[in-house]
Amino acid sequence: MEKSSKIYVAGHNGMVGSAIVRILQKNGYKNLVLRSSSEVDLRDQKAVQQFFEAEKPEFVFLAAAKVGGILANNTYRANFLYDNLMIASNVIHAAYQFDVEKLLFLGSSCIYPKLAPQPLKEDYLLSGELEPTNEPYAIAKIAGIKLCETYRDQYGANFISAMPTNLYGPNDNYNLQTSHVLPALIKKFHLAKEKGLAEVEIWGSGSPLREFLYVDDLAEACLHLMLHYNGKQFVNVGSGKEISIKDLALTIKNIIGFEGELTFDSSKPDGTPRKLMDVSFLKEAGWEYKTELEDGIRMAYEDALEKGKLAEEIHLKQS
Ligand code: GFB
Repeated sequence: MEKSSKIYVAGHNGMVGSAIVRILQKNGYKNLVLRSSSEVDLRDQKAVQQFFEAEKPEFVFLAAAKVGGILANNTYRANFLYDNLMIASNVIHAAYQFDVEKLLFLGSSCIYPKLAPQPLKEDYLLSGELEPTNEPYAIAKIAGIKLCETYRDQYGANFISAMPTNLYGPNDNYNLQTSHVLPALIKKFHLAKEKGLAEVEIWGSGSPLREFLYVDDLAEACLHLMLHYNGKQFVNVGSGKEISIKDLALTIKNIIGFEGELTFDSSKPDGTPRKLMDVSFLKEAGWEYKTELEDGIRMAYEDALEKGKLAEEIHLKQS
Protein backbone atom coordinates (compact mmCIF):
# COMPACT_ATOMS: atom_id res chain seq x y z
CA MET A 1 0.00 0.00 0.00
CA GLU A 2 1.55 3.32 -1.13
CA LYS A 3 0.97 6.70 0.52
CA SER A 4 -0.99 7.68 -2.59
CA SER A 5 -3.08 4.47 -2.78
CA LYS A 6 -6.82 4.93 -2.85
CA ILE A 7 -8.07 3.55 0.47
CA TYR A 8 -11.73 3.09 1.42
CA VAL A 9 -12.44 2.98 5.16
CA ALA A 10 -15.97 1.59 5.51
CA GLY A 11 -17.52 2.79 8.77
CA HIS A 12 -15.28 5.84 9.25
CA ASN A 13 -17.72 7.54 11.64
CA GLY A 14 -17.66 4.61 14.08
CA MET A 15 -15.18 4.03 16.90
CA VAL A 16 -13.06 1.55 14.91
CA GLY A 17 -13.30 3.26 11.51
CA SER A 18 -12.40 6.67 12.94
CA ALA A 19 -9.35 5.15 14.67
CA ILE A 20 -8.26 3.59 11.36
CA VAL A 21 -8.62 6.98 9.63
CA ARG A 22 -6.47 8.57 12.40
CA ILE A 23 -3.66 6.04 12.01
CA LEU A 24 -3.73 6.27 8.21
CA GLN A 25 -3.57 10.07 8.30
CA LYS A 26 -0.80 9.97 10.90
CA ASN A 27 1.22 7.74 8.59
CA GLY A 28 0.78 9.99 5.56
CA TYR A 29 -1.92 8.11 3.61
CA LYS A 30 -3.72 10.94 1.86
CA ASN A 31 -6.07 9.38 -0.64
CA LEU A 32 -8.88 8.21 1.63
CA VAL A 33 -12.39 7.52 0.38
CA LEU A 34 -15.02 7.99 3.11
CA ARG A 35 -18.79 7.73 2.93
CA SER A 36 -21.29 7.94 5.76
CA SER A 37 -24.15 5.43 5.94
CA SER A 38 -26.57 8.09 4.69
CA GLU A 39 -24.40 8.57 1.58
CA VAL A 40 -23.92 4.84 0.85
CA ASP A 41 -26.11 2.33 2.68
CA LEU A 42 -23.87 -0.72 2.79
CA ARG A 43 -26.90 -2.99 3.22
CA ASP A 44 -28.00 -2.00 -0.29
CA GLN A 45 -26.21 -4.15 -2.86
CA LYS A 46 -26.88 -1.82 -5.79
CA ALA A 47 -25.67 1.25 -3.90
CA VAL A 48 -22.48 -0.56 -2.89
CA GLN A 49 -21.77 -1.73 -6.44
CA GLN A 50 -22.34 1.77 -7.86
CA PHE A 51 -20.04 3.24 -5.25
CA PHE A 52 -17.24 0.73 -5.96
CA GLU A 53 -17.66 1.17 -9.72
CA ALA A 54 -17.40 4.96 -9.43
CA GLU A 55 -14.57 5.11 -6.88
CA LYS A 56 -12.55 1.93 -7.61
CA PRO A 57 -10.72 1.85 -4.27
CA GLU A 58 -7.45 -0.13 -4.24
CA PHE A 59 -7.53 -1.04 -0.54
CA VAL A 60 -10.48 -1.52 1.82
CA PHE A 61 -10.72 -1.56 5.61
CA LEU A 62 -14.15 -3.06 6.35
CA ALA A 63 -14.94 -1.56 9.78
CA ALA A 64 -18.63 -0.84 9.13
CA ALA A 65 -20.99 -2.90 11.29
CA LYS A 66 -24.02 -2.75 13.50
CA VAL A 67 -22.49 -3.09 16.96
CA GLY A 68 -23.56 -2.86 20.57
CA GLY A 69 -23.26 -4.32 24.02
CA ILE A 70 -24.82 -7.46 25.44
CA LEU A 71 -28.35 -6.01 25.77
CA ALA A 72 -28.46 -4.47 22.28
CA ASN A 73 -27.16 -7.74 20.76
CA ASN A 74 -29.79 -9.73 22.60
CA THR A 75 -32.68 -7.32 21.86
CA TYR A 76 -32.15 -6.40 18.21
CA ARG A 77 -31.24 -9.92 17.14
CA ALA A 78 -32.66 -9.66 13.61
CA ASN A 79 -30.92 -6.31 12.94
CA PHE A 80 -27.59 -7.62 14.18
CA LEU A 81 -27.81 -10.64 11.87
CA TYR A 82 -29.30 -8.97 8.77
CA ASP A 83 -27.33 -5.71 8.78
CA ASN A 84 -23.99 -7.39 9.39
CA LEU A 85 -24.58 -10.16 6.85
CA MET A 86 -25.58 -7.62 4.19
CA ILE A 87 -22.66 -5.28 4.91
CA ALA A 88 -20.10 -8.10 4.76
CA SER A 89 -21.61 -9.74 1.65
CA ASN A 90 -22.06 -6.52 -0.32
CA VAL A 91 -18.67 -4.99 0.43
CA ILE A 92 -16.63 -8.19 0.05
CA HIS A 93 -18.36 -9.14 -3.20
CA ALA A 94 -17.97 -5.61 -4.64
CA ALA A 95 -14.29 -5.63 -3.63
CA TYR A 96 -13.87 -8.81 -5.70
CA GLN A 97 -15.94 -7.48 -8.65
CA PHE A 98 -14.04 -4.19 -8.84
CA ASP A 99 -10.55 -5.66 -8.34
CA VAL A 100 -9.66 -4.32 -4.91
CA GLU A 101 -6.01 -5.21 -4.32
CA LYS A 102 -6.47 -6.06 -0.65
CA LEU A 103 -9.28 -5.95 1.89
CA LEU A 104 -9.21 -6.28 5.68
CA PHE A 105 -12.42 -7.47 7.34
CA LEU A 106 -13.03 -6.83 11.03
CA GLY A 107 -14.83 -9.44 13.12
CA SER A 108 -15.10 -9.98 16.85
CA SER A 109 -13.98 -12.34 19.61
CA CYS A 110 -17.62 -13.46 20.01
CA ILE A 111 -17.16 -15.74 16.96
CA TYR A 112 -15.71 -18.35 19.35
CA PRO A 113 -17.80 -21.00 21.11
CA LYS A 114 -19.15 -19.96 24.52
CA LEU A 115 -17.22 -22.67 26.34
CA ALA A 116 -14.09 -22.90 24.17
CA PRO A 117 -10.80 -23.54 25.99
CA GLN A 118 -8.95 -20.36 27.00
CA PRO A 119 -7.02 -18.53 25.73
CA LEU A 120 -8.92 -18.62 22.44
CA LYS A 121 -6.80 -19.88 19.58
CA GLU A 122 -7.80 -19.13 16.00
CA ASP A 123 -8.47 -22.80 15.28
CA TYR A 124 -11.24 -23.03 17.90
CA LEU A 125 -13.63 -21.42 15.38
CA LEU A 126 -16.74 -23.59 14.82
CA SER A 127 -15.73 -26.12 17.46
CA GLY A 128 -18.85 -25.67 19.64
CA GLU A 129 -22.07 -23.77 20.44
CA LEU A 130 -22.01 -19.97 20.41
CA GLU A 131 -22.97 -17.67 23.32
CA PRO A 132 -26.76 -17.18 22.85
CA THR A 133 -26.87 -13.42 23.64
CA ASN A 134 -24.73 -12.60 20.62
CA GLU A 135 -25.24 -15.58 18.33
CA PRO A 136 -26.77 -13.49 15.49
CA TYR A 137 -23.83 -11.04 15.48
CA ALA A 138 -21.32 -13.90 15.72
CA ILE A 139 -22.89 -15.78 12.81
CA ALA A 140 -22.70 -12.68 10.59
CA LYS A 141 -19.06 -12.18 11.54
CA ILE A 142 -18.25 -15.86 10.89
CA ALA A 143 -19.89 -15.44 7.46
CA GLY A 144 -17.58 -12.48 6.83
CA ILE A 145 -14.52 -14.57 7.68
CA LYS A 146 -15.73 -17.33 5.38
CA LEU A 147 -16.38 -14.85 2.55
CA CYS A 148 -12.77 -13.68 2.79
CA GLU A 149 -11.48 -17.26 2.88
CA THR A 150 -13.62 -18.54 0.00
CA TYR A 151 -12.99 -15.53 -2.28
CA ARG A 152 -9.28 -16.16 -1.65
CA ASP A 153 -9.63 -19.90 -2.41
CA GLN A 154 -11.81 -19.54 -5.49
CA TYR A 155 -10.67 -16.21 -6.98
CA GLY A 156 -7.24 -15.60 -5.44
CA ALA A 157 -8.50 -12.41 -3.73
CA ASN A 158 -6.15 -11.03 -1.06
CA PHE A 159 -8.82 -10.62 1.61
CA ILE A 160 -7.70 -10.94 5.24
CA SER A 161 -9.60 -10.85 8.56
CA ALA A 162 -8.79 -9.55 12.03
CA MET A 163 -10.75 -10.57 15.16
CA PRO A 164 -10.49 -7.87 17.82
CA THR A 165 -11.28 -8.44 21.46
CA ASN A 166 -13.66 -6.01 23.31
CA LEU A 167 -12.66 -2.49 22.26
CA TYR A 168 -12.99 0.94 23.86
CA GLY A 169 -11.69 4.47 23.29
CA PRO A 170 -12.48 7.72 21.48
CA ASN A 171 -15.89 7.90 19.73
CA ASP A 172 -17.35 5.01 21.74
CA ASN A 173 -21.11 4.69 22.26
CA TYR A 174 -22.17 5.99 25.71
CA ASN A 175 -25.88 5.22 25.47
CA LEU A 176 -26.52 3.04 28.51
CA GLN A 177 -29.08 0.86 26.73
CA THR A 178 -26.89 -0.06 23.76
CA SER A 179 -23.27 0.45 24.85
CA HIS A 180 -20.59 -2.01 25.91
CA VAL A 181 -19.60 -2.34 29.54
CA LEU A 182 -16.56 -0.06 29.64
CA PRO A 183 -18.16 3.15 28.32
CA ALA A 184 -21.31 2.32 30.33
CA LEU A 185 -19.32 2.17 33.57
CA ILE A 186 -17.42 5.38 32.77
CA LYS A 187 -20.75 7.13 32.35
CA LYS A 188 -22.42 5.55 35.37
CA PHE A 189 -19.55 6.40 37.75
CA HIS A 190 -19.21 9.90 36.32
CA LEU A 191 -22.92 10.66 36.77
CA ALA A 192 -23.03 9.05 40.22
CA LYS A 193 -20.10 11.18 41.36
CA GLU A 194 -21.64 14.37 39.94
CA LYS A 195 -24.99 13.69 41.58
CA GLY A 196 -23.55 12.42 44.86
CA LEU A 197 -25.27 9.02 44.57
CA ALA A 198 -24.54 6.25 47.08
CA GLU A 199 -24.49 3.33 44.62
CA VAL A 200 -23.68 2.35 41.05
CA GLU A 201 -25.42 -0.64 39.51
CA ILE A 202 -23.36 -3.21 37.62
CA TRP A 203 -25.20 -5.63 35.33
CA GLY A 204 -24.88 -9.36 36.00
CA SER A 205 -22.73 -10.96 38.68
CA GLY A 206 -19.49 -9.07 38.05
CA SER A 207 -17.65 -12.38 37.67
CA PRO A 208 -17.34 -12.65 33.84
CA LEU A 209 -13.83 -12.10 32.56
CA ARG A 210 -13.18 -9.83 29.60
CA GLU A 211 -10.15 -8.58 27.68
CA PHE A 212 -10.06 -4.94 26.56
CA LEU A 213 -8.04 -3.23 23.85
CA TYR A 214 -7.71 0.52 23.23
CA VAL A 215 -9.09 1.20 19.76
CA ASP A 216 -6.01 3.09 18.53
CA ASP A 217 -3.96 -0.03 19.27
CA LEU A 218 -6.40 -2.04 17.16
CA ALA A 219 -6.10 0.50 14.31
CA GLU A 220 -2.32 0.19 14.44
CA ALA A 221 -2.64 -3.61 14.30
CA CYS A 222 -4.95 -3.31 11.26
CA LEU A 223 -2.43 -1.12 9.43
CA HIS A 224 0.34 -3.57 10.34
CA LEU A 225 -1.66 -6.51 8.95
CA MET A 226 -2.61 -4.57 5.82
CA LEU A 227 1.07 -3.84 5.17
CA HIS A 228 2.64 -7.13 6.20
CA TYR A 229 0.16 -10.04 6.38
CA ASN A 230 -1.32 -11.93 3.45
CA GLY A 231 -2.54 -15.20 4.98
CA LYS A 232 -5.84 -17.05 4.74
CA GLN A 233 -5.94 -17.59 8.53
CA PHE A 234 -7.81 -14.79 10.36
CA VAL A 235 -5.83 -13.15 13.17
CA ASN A 236 -6.83 -12.49 16.80
CA VAL A 237 -6.10 -8.94 17.99
CA GLY A 238 -5.97 -8.30 21.72
CA SER A 239 -3.75 -7.60 24.70
CA GLY A 240 -3.76 -11.16 26.01
CA LYS A 241 -4.77 -9.82 29.47
CA GLU A 242 -8.12 -10.25 31.18
CA ILE A 243 -9.99 -8.64 34.08
CA SER A 244 -13.27 -9.45 35.84
CA ILE A 245 -16.17 -7.04 35.34
CA LYS A 246 -16.09 -6.35 39.10
CA ASP A 247 -12.39 -5.41 38.98
CA LEU A 248 -12.99 -3.32 35.87
CA ALA A 249 -15.72 -1.49 37.78
CA LEU A 250 -13.38 -0.90 40.74
CA THR A 251 -10.66 0.39 38.41
CA ILE A 252 -13.04 2.86 36.73
CA LYS A 253 -14.49 3.86 40.11
CA ASN A 254 -10.97 4.79 41.31
CA ILE A 255 -10.06 6.66 38.14
CA ILE A 256 -13.24 8.73 38.31
CA GLY A 257 -13.07 9.15 42.08
CA PHE A 258 -16.52 7.83 42.99
CA GLU A 259 -16.74 6.98 46.67
CA GLY A 260 -19.97 5.00 46.95
CA GLU A 261 -20.75 1.29 46.65
CA LEU A 262 -21.29 -1.20 43.81
CA THR A 263 -24.49 -3.21 43.50
CA PHE A 264 -25.10 -6.11 41.10
CA ASP A 265 -28.27 -6.53 39.01
CA SER A 266 -28.74 -10.27 38.52
CA SER A 267 -31.68 -9.72 36.17
CA LYS A 268 -29.18 -8.68 33.49
CA PRO A 269 -27.21 -11.38 31.60
CA ASP A 270 -23.54 -12.19 32.25
CA GLY A 271 -22.97 -13.42 28.72
CA THR A 272 -20.01 -15.61 28.03
CA PRO A 273 -18.04 -16.39 31.22
CA ARG A 274 -14.61 -15.74 29.73
CA LYS A 275 -13.27 -14.44 26.42
CA LEU A 276 -9.48 -14.20 26.40
CA MET A 277 -7.65 -14.12 23.08
CA ASP A 278 -4.51 -16.10 22.35
CA VAL A 279 -2.48 -13.44 20.57
CA SER A 280 0.63 -15.50 19.80
CA PHE A 281 -0.14 -15.63 16.06
CA LEU A 282 -0.29 -11.83 15.91
CA LYS A 283 2.95 -11.56 17.90
CA GLU A 284 4.61 -13.83 15.34
CA ALA A 285 3.26 -11.52 12.65
CA GLY A 286 5.15 -8.71 14.40
CA TRP A 287 2.63 -6.71 16.47
CA GLU A 288 1.87 -6.27 20.20
CA TYR A 289 -0.51 -3.98 22.12
CA LYS A 290 0.85 -0.78 23.71
CA THR A 291 -1.84 0.92 25.80
CA GLU A 292 -2.35 -0.39 29.34
CA LEU A 293 -5.96 -0.54 30.51
CA GLU A 294 -5.77 2.23 33.12
CA ASP A 295 -4.08 4.65 30.70
CA GLY A 296 -6.63 3.82 28.03
CA ILE A 297 -9.57 4.35 30.40
CA ARG A 298 -8.20 7.78 31.37
CA MET A 299 -7.89 8.75 27.68
CA ALA A 300 -11.38 7.45 26.88
CA TYR A 301 -12.84 9.34 29.87
CA GLU A 302 -11.13 12.56 28.76
CA ASP A 303 -12.42 12.13 25.20
CA ALA A 304 -15.97 11.49 26.43
CA LEU A 305 -15.88 14.57 28.68
CA GLU A 306 -14.52 16.72 25.86
CA LYS A 307 -17.19 15.56 23.43
CA GLY A 308 -20.00 15.95 25.96
CA LYS A 309 -20.95 12.26 25.85
CA LEU A 310 -21.56 11.82 29.56
CA ALA A 311 -24.73 13.85 29.92
CA GLU A 312 -27.67 12.03 31.45
CA GLU A 313 -30.04 10.46 28.94
CA ILE A 314 -33.55 11.81 28.84
CA HIS A 315 -36.14 9.06 28.71
CA LEU A 316 -39.48 10.28 27.40
CA LYS A 317 -42.33 8.58 29.18
CA GLN A 318 -45.20 7.35 27.04
CA SER A 319 -48.51 8.91 28.04
O1 GFB B 1 -19.51 -5.22 27.04
P1 GFB B 1 -20.71 -6.07 27.11
O2 GFB B 1 -22.02 -5.42 26.87
O3 GFB B 1 -20.60 -7.25 26.07
O4 GFB B 1 -20.80 -6.75 28.56
P2 GFB B 1 -20.03 -8.75 25.97
C1 GFB B 1 -19.72 -7.38 29.17
C2 GFB B 1 -20.08 -7.80 30.59
O5 GFB B 1 -20.23 -6.63 31.40
C3 GFB B 1 -21.37 -8.59 30.72
C4 GFB B 1 -21.43 -6.73 32.14
O6 GFB B 1 -21.20 -9.62 31.69
C5 GFB B 1 -22.36 -7.54 31.24
O7 GFB B 1 -23.45 -8.08 31.97
N1 GFB B 1 -21.91 -5.37 32.50
C6 GFB B 1 -21.95 -4.87 33.76
C7 GFB B 1 -22.41 -4.44 31.67
N2 GFB B 1 -22.49 -3.65 33.77
C8 GFB B 1 -22.79 -3.35 32.47
C9 GFB B 1 -23.37 -2.20 31.85
O8 GFB B 1 -23.73 -1.21 32.48
N3 GFB B 1 -23.49 -2.24 30.48
C10 GFB B 1 -23.08 -3.33 29.74
N4 GFB B 1 -23.21 -3.29 28.40
N5 GFB B 1 -22.55 -4.44 30.33
C11 GFB B 1 -20.52 -8.22 23.49
C12 GFB B 1 -21.26 -8.93 22.40
O9 GFB B 1 -20.55 -9.11 24.54
O10 GFB B 1 -19.18 -7.94 23.19
C13 GFB B 1 -20.95 -8.41 21.06
O11 GFB B 1 -22.63 -8.90 22.71
C14 GFB B 1 -19.48 -8.13 20.83
O12 GFB B 1 -21.39 -9.33 20.13
C15 GFB B 1 -18.91 -7.34 21.98
O13 GFB B 1 -18.75 -9.31 20.68
C16 GFB B 1 -17.44 -7.10 21.83
O14 GFB B 1 -18.56 -8.79 26.06
O15 GFB B 1 -20.74 -9.68 26.89
